[in-house]
Amino acid sequence: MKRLLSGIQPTGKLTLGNYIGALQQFVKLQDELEDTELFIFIADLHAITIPQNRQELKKNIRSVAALYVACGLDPNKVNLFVQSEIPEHAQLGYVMESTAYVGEMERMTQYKDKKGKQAEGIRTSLLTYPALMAADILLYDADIVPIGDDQKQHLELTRNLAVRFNNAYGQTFTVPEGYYTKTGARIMSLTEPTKKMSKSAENPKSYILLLDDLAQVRNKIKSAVTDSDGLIKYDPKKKPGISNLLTIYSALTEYSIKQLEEMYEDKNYQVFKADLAEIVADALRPIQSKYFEIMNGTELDKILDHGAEKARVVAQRKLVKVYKKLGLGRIR
Ligand code: ATP
Ligand code: LTN
Repeated sequence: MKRLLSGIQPTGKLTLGNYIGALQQFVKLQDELEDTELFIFIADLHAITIPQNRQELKKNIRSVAALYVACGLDPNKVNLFVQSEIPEHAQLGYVMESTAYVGEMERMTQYKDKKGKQAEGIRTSLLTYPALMAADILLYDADIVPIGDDQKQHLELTRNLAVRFNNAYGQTFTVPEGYYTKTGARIMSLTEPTKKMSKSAENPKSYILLLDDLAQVRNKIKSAVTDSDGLIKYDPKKKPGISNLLTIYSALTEYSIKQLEEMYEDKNYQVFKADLAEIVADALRPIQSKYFEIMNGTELDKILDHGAEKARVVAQRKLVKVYKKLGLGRIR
């Protein structure tokens, strides 16, 4: 049986970009993949590489987990859990720090970017973050890791660390494969369509949050930036705005972009945007109602407890094996 694993940070709120680029893909995978055990976790330990407010973090952990379930992740098919509830992540993280070289960590572009944005008080864990991510993956012998391309370098490092450890101590870890969602699924900002839709952007009109009020959602779509030639054609270079809207439309329906171009050949942007506004609202409505139902119920704790139990068995067994190979403690 194969294993699929992925993590998401409980920072901020999830956008339509996160949904189309990640959550919707997970839901598809859970239904398509046969003979595969799925583990998805909320990466709360990763969140504290930068300062967090404790109340907000607590709220976000629950909220992100509830959104996952609301978006269709089936707790009977997927083990959903919170990273910090499985101490083996941090423990194997330390072993990975003792496998990786400082130079490797310093070369990570995400580290360089984030470090550049912060003037002072850069936490050590921001540098060692990829070692924890490697541990997250290797602890479960994950075969498939769905990630965005921003995480590609971290996955490559994970593969190198797995091979390095295996060569030094004998076969221990499965070397994981990345699973990259199609570049077509990269959703761009509604106000600056050459940039990706990001929840950390300053202008709230640039993104759609999964929990945005639906009237607001419709307005954001209707006021999305497009060009002035009025043609509904996919051309991300010359017409990034309308191309992005076509991508969203196609991702939320059964229509291909080509079909959409034909359907809207004689229509103007206004008509297209009005239709898309309804499609996005229709997609979000059931997610929102399920979300509030979950947040107000007791089901979520059961789901996370169950996920943690499943994860714990795998993680504990693996860590014992690793400690043994390293000669740590008194385990024989
Ligand atoms: P930020 O917006 O603050 O940069 P983020 O939304 O990229 O953060 P992550 O936790 O890095 O947050 O993303 C979670 C997942 O969602 C990743 O797999 C990422 O590739 C995907 N994702 C994020 N934004 C988009 C987007 N605009 N289009 C498609 N996928 C996205
Ligand atoms: N670094 C990832 C989140 C993440 C992850 C993982 C993804 C942490 N551990 C393990 C896949 C596998 C991010 O910031 N998107």
